[in-house]
Formats: sequence, C-alpha cells, structure tokens
Amino acid sequence: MPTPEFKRTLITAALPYANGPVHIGHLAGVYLPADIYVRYKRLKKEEVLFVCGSDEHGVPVTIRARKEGITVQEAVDKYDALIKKSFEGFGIGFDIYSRTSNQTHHETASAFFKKLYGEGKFLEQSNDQYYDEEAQQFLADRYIQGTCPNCGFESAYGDQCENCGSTLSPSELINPRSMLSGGRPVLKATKHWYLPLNEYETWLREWILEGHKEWKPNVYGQCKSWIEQGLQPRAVTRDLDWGVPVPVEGAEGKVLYVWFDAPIGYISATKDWAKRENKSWETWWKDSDTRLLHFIGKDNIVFHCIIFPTMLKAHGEYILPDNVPANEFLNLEGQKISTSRNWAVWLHEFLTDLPGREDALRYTLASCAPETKDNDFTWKEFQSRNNNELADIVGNFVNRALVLTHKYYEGKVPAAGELGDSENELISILKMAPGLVSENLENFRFRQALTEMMNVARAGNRYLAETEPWKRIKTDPGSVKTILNLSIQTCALLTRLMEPFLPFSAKKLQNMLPSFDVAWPNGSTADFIQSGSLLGTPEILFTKITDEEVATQLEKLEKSRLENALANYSAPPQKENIAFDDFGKMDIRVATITAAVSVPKTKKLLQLTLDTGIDTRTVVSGIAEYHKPEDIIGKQVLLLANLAPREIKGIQSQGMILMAQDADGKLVFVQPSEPVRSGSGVS
Ligand code: B3M
Ligand code: ZN
Repeated sequence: MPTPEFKRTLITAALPYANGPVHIGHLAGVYLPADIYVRYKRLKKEEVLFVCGSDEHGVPVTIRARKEGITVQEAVDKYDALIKKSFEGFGIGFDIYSRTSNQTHHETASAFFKKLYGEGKFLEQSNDQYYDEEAQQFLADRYIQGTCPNCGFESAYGDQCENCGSTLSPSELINPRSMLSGGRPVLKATKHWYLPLNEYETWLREWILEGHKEWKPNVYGQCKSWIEQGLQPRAVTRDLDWGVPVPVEGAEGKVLYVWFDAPIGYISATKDWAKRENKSWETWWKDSDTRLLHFIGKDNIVFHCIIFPTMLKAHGEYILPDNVPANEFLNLEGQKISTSRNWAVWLHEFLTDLPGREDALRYTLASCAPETKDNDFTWKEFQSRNNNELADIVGNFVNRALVLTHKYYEGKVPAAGELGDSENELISILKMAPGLVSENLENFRFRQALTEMMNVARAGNRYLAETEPWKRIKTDPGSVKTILNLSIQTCALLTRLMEPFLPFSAKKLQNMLPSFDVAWPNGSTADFIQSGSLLGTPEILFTKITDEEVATQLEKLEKSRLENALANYSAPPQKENIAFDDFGKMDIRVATITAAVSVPKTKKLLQLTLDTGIDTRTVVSGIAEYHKPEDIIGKQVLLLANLAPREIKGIQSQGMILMAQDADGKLVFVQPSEPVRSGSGVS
C-alpha cells in the first residue's frame, strides 16, 4: 500500500548498545530491512530520513568496561566506532549515525524529562533498594550476585540466574553480595519517578488495538497481550552514575533509565543531522505529514509500541509511530545467537574474513529474514544461496548478455526487431516486476520482494536458454539483435531492482551498462537503454564460495564455542556427604552395548540393549546428540543396574549408563581401562 497521506518518512533503526560488536542477527532483523526500505524509497524519490546511533547508556556497558579494565567512556568510544564501521561495511546508508553520550542527546533527553516532570506527568515513589555502604552506591540488579533460590547456583545475578535461566529480583537472592565491594548490601529507601502507563491504557487500546490493526501480527499480538495484562507504572530513573543525570533537585546520583533516554536518541540524532545539513529537525518530528517508522527486533516491541509512544503522547508535541515492523530472531546453525557464549557471526569479522562478500550476506540474510518467525542462518545456506542463486542465476545471466553483445556487436546495444511470444512474455515480466517488488516492500515483506527481483533474473536466464542466440547467430542473425537488446534491458532493470538488496553489485552492474535516467521504473516501459549505446567491460558479479571457505567459518565457530565453554567452566560443587551404606546400595557394573537405535521422534534419546552379565536389558539414554548408534556397539560402559526401572517415551528403561559431562556439555562414556567380563562389579 503506498501511503499518500504522508509527505515524508522518518525511518529509525534500533540504537545498538555500545557494549559489544554487532552480529548477523542484528543485521538480519533490523538494519538490513530498514536499509532495503530506505534505499527503495530513495529510488522512488520519496523524501526519507534514516537515523540511528549508538545506545551508550545502561548497566551492561558499565559492566563491560569493568571487565575490560577501561573507563565506560573508553568502552563506548571503542564499540561505537566498531559498530559504525561494521554498518558502513555492509552499506547501511544512515543519514546519520549518532550517539547518546553526546551533548545534543543529553540536552534533548533532559529537556524531555523536565517537561513531563514540570507538568506533573510522573509519579514519585520511594522503594527499598540494595545499597553498597562501602562503595556508597545503590546497586543495579546486575551488580548484585548471590545464590539462586531455585537451583542453588552461587553466582546468580539480581535479575537472572544464568544457570537455571529463571528471572529473579534482587531480594530473592540468598546471601546477596555487591559486585563492587564484595560486601553484603543493605536495603535503603530511594526515590524514583514513574511513567504511569496505566493512565494511558484506554488511549493505547484505542490507538493500537483499534487504530493499528495493520501492524504485523507478531507486533500487534504482543501489544495486545501487554495491554490486556494491565499496564503498571514504570520507573524512568535509576540510581547509577552513568547516563543522563535526572534534571531535578535532590536527584543527585540518579540518571534517566536507559530505555527512557534511548528512544529520545532518535530525536537527538535527527537534531544532529539537521544541524549538520542546515535543515529543520522539527519537520521530521512535529509535522503530521511525516510518517514515523521504527525498525526493531522483537525484544524491543513493548518499548517502541507502548512506552515510547506513551512518552511522546505525554509530551504532546511529537508525532507517533505509524508502524513498527519488528522482526523475530535469527538463529545460527540451529542455535540461538549468544554473545556470552560467543555463538555469533560478528559483522566486523565477516568484513575482514570474507571481503567482497557483503552482498552475498545481505542476500542470504534477506532470504532467511526472520519476518514472521525465528529463522536459521547456516554457512551452507550462505554458500548455496551465493553459488546457486547469485552466481548461477544473476551473475550468469548478466555475464552472458554482456559477453555476447561484446562478441557479436562490439559492445554496442543492438536495436530490437520484431517481437515474438517469448519477447512479449519477457517484456510483460519486466514491466510488472517493479510493481511487485514495490508492493511487497511497502508491506515489509522483504523476502517476497527479493523473490520478485530474482524472478526477473530467472526470466532473463530462461529467455537466453530458450532462444539460444549463440546458435541463431548463424541461422537467424536478425533475431539475435532483438534477444540481446531485451537481455540488456533486463540487466538495466536489474540494476534498479537489485539496488535496495545488493547495493554493491547493483553499482558494479550499472558500471558495465550505459547510464539511463529512470530511478525506479513505473511499469510503462521495459525499454531503458537506447540502441547504439556502448557497454562497459563485463566483470564477474559474484564469485563462488568454496567448501574451504565454509569449513573455515564452521571451524571458527566451533573453536570459539569451545574456548568460551572452557573459559566459563567451573566444576560442579561437591554434593552433600553420604554414608558408606548409601554407596553400597548402588549396583554399578560393567555392561556391554549389544544393540543401539534412536528413539523415534526424539533428538536426544537412544535405546540401548545391554549385556549385564546376568541378563540382557534395555536402557534409554540421552546421548544421541553425541554418539551415533552404529559407533557404540560393543562398547563397555558402567551401568547403575539397580536404579528403579522407569518408562521413557513408552520404553521401559532398566538402569542408567554413567557418563562424564565435559565443560561444553558433551557426554562421554566412562569405561574400564581394559576390557573386563560383562557383569563385573564396580566398587
Ligand atoms: N539498545 C536494545 C537493543 O539493542 C536497545 C535498543 C534501543 S532503541 C531506542 O536491543
Ligand atoms: Zn538458578
């Protein structure tokens, strides 16, 4: 749907936290779709502004700095530069990439708070919070560690236990200790300001649930569930010494909550841009002719759809987002991307490891974009998308069209003659394609838009394969002129349709063609390049990705995962003492695996048949991720034979195999160091 009611579009992309580099998940979910959209709008000559910047506040960056032994400012400087460079490397065309630690932002966020404060829009409330008397500082949840009430893990954080995954509040921790001084924190009253979301519930209900039914189902659904659970006042200040100071007397040592100031960062970034370009920022934020779009990942939905709009509404002078096309998450090789486990493809590393393959990554990520559900990136898919689609379809077509024109007509585009059915069919595809790509992009269906673009290259390829100009040049040379003219027109169209998705390759392709001044074709013609114009030198658009390149990346991933697992490994604490009698009750013996099959419909379970020396029995064991049935037949194992039988997935399991678990979770067999008779006792 075009949006005729608006004159211009302000596009924001979530401000990445400057506490680490950005990875492919960020690119696929937020920055790439935003950039595709913006590039398309620019080709359509619509007025757009694309703003972003580093989110440099919050607790995680202060922790990062401590870990690295540098100041917080040094940490944000470092990551801001790295992130900015990564985005540039992938051609993300922000009009401005700003930062929330700069002066414009501090002033803007401060003034925003002051206005709401002055108008009595906040609630003021005191609560008890942990305080470190030695460091003389209130403690953010992340700065408190203690024993998890659920699993006993001793290094759980005040907001979460990383061992069992449960969400905690600091008061639930057993033996809390401050990460600053190591001492035991005390509870102390502290005052904070709250945004009373509950007072805006009726308005939010109306504005989103009635007014924005067109939002993506994942976004609309999340908003609905938040609103229906009932909204509570949200604290917008924190006790912390890093951030925008709360501009109120008596609020020393307090800063704005990072999620209060970060979205205001979009406004500050616009101001920075306007100052630089000598333009008005207010047109973009205060004029109802401006359409505001936020590109974000799904974990940011509540902040962009509920909290920030409530802030804007309370402020009263600003426009509200018209749409928030949030994406789901991208997984990597079947596992959740994780910074702490170093399971990620970091953009800055990709740029040095695989230079020249930026478009291949953009293409793969757009093809597997997590638009409606979580999706998976694999290096194998990256290879096959590049080789079988970009190289074999787009590259091959373009190359044949150009090389043949050079060969037969010295690179001069021949004039088309009479058109047959194949020609008319191709022309109609060329005329329809821009509309199809547009329609999908306007509706944030990036994958489908990409497919429509590729269909043009496919059609061109098919046309050449069917018409076989290399054969006809002898029998019917006149028709070859038409074929190559149309093929060059197809290449011309491709430069435009490719540009939003594959900007580097589109430019390369344009350089091989005569220029023509249609920015985004309107479907009325498929004749872009005049006959007689001279082509440039054909170049290879996409080179193939080798198996070695893929293997190197997979090894790198595995290596970092292992290193990380080992670095973070701590041996499990010793269990409570038991009496010798308790040990004596256990019948542990050597058994031999005589058969093994996987348990249907499970990923982890194997059904083993064991010779125990006294009988042959079945044991179900959760080792399938690490051992293949055919590899373990004949293996001697230790069996806890008298564990009460249990039914697992409908199978009676009689006993349990003893396995050792390595730091990375891998399960390995525990065996006698030389073969013994099946049934031998272990004591
Ligand atoms: N920095 C969170 C994130 O990167 C946050 C986004 C702010 S957007 C205003 O997920
Ligand atoms: Zn726990």
